Amino acid sequence: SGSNSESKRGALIVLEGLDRSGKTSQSSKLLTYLEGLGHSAELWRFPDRSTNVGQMISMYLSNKSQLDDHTIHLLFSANRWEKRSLMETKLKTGTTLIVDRYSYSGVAFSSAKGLALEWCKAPEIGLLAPDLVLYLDIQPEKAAERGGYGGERYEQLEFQKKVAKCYQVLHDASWKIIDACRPIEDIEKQLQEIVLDCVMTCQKGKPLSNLWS
Ligand code: T5A
Ligand code: NA
Repeated sequence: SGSNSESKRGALIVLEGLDRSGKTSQSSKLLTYLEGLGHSAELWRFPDRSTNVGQMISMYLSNKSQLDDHTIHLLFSANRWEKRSLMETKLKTGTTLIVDRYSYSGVAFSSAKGLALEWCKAPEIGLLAPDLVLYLDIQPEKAAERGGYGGERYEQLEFQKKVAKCYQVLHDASWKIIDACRPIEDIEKQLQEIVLDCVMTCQKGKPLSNLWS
């Protein structure tokens, strides 16, 4: 059945890491790579600022609005839920999704503020589980040196140190820890190998599953 093209599904590949770890740079390189090999692939990102919920998140991140910590947490989660069914359709019809941030960002950033870990995870339960999480690992001090923080709400060294600690308790078997301090091209090559392997495994019929199990 794995050779039947109708049964081939796309892979759900997530990039995670601190602000300035290189997620957006590497996501777009991966898309170019997969498309070059003839794979159907799309680049997604969370927050998706194009929706009504995403607009509220964007206002909050740029300090144009204030929200209770629980409220903004649930909005980030809602922003993923509003894309869940489209995500499933894309994957089941053979499109691989490269996703720039996902539920791990949601939990790491909110728990870094002091919200309970289990409370943060609860609204993410039932979203699609990634086939692969590429964690771009960088020391907060090094990330802060890159191009300077742009002034969004969470772009502060002391807070990023807390986020790094919160990410550490989230990793599971789907994670690959990538040394993100190396040259862009070296990281790019390493990610290509890992991603191609994942895409092949999903094409062979690896089932989709839900967070958090
Ligand atoms: N958030 C997000 C939550 O709190 N809850 C949630 O549920 C979600 C989804 C959104 C913010 O919201 C938080 C997390 C965030 O604080 P965003 O829109 O994803 O933020 O953030 P951006 O500002 O767009 O992106 P980041 O700051 O995270 O940066 P990236 O994408 O990790 O890094 P990138 O690729 O833009 O690179 C940054 C700079 O470093 C250079 C690049 O050229 C660029 O100048 N660079 C390198 N330099 C040297 N060596 C390398 N290997 C390099 N790779 C990149
Ligand atoms: Na980014």
